[in-house]
Amino acid sequence: MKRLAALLLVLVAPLGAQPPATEASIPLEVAVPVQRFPHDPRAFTQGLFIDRGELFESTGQIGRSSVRKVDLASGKVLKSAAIPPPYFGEGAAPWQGQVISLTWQNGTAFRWDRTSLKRKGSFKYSGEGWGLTSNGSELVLSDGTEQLRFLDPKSFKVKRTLKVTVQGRPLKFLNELEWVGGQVLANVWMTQFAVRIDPASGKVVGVIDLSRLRSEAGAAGSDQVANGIAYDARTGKLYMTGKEWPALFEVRLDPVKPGG
Ligand SMILES: [Ca+2]
Repeated sequence: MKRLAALLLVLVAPLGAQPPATEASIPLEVAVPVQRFPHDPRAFTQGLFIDRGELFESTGQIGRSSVRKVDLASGKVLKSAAIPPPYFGEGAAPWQGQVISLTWQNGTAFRWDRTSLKRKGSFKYSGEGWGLTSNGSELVLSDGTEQLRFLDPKSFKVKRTLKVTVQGRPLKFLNELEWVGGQVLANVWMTQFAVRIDPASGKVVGVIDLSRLRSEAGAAGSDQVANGIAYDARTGKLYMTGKEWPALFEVRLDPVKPGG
């Protein structure tokens, strides 16, 4: 239990918040590598997903931003579309034969054809864009705050917003997202943790320790944080990577017993 309290403290520490209550009932899991794949160490990963068995990634940094289709086994970039300056690429998600990608502070999202990666259009939105995922009928967007926006994929209009909390405290810096089995998994920026979010209540219902992945990837730089979660609903396999990591992992999530 001490360990979980410490982890939650790390999660909320960037907020300057008080330590959370120690009576934590939030289950903790650790992400364990099952298989290691090569990953482009120049990819500043902002979005990761699998659509119809194909791996897609979006990357950030001005002048290095892209949307790409990647061969999982070799890490080879099969097709890539540049997101040109001044745009800073952020998260991406599939939507009906398209890829929709965000930009950080440019207030612009792009639509791409999933096969050709040709740009098909754009949307405007307010605030920042960080992570994006799809639940089949809506897009879910994170923007660096504790808020998630549920969007109409056709119009990009906000249908509802959700405040994410850990034991009643807002959890900011929600980054890359993935819809997995009725929950939203989210990397938490500048931490070695991801969280499971109940999309109805906004409550964090699980914490996932990613530190072993980062250390096995050999990612040591302060910006080289875990970011990138992809779930293949057809195989039930979960994949994770990070910014400029030379590795992408298929992972298993092992429960950590309280006090363990
Ligand atoms: Ca994702």
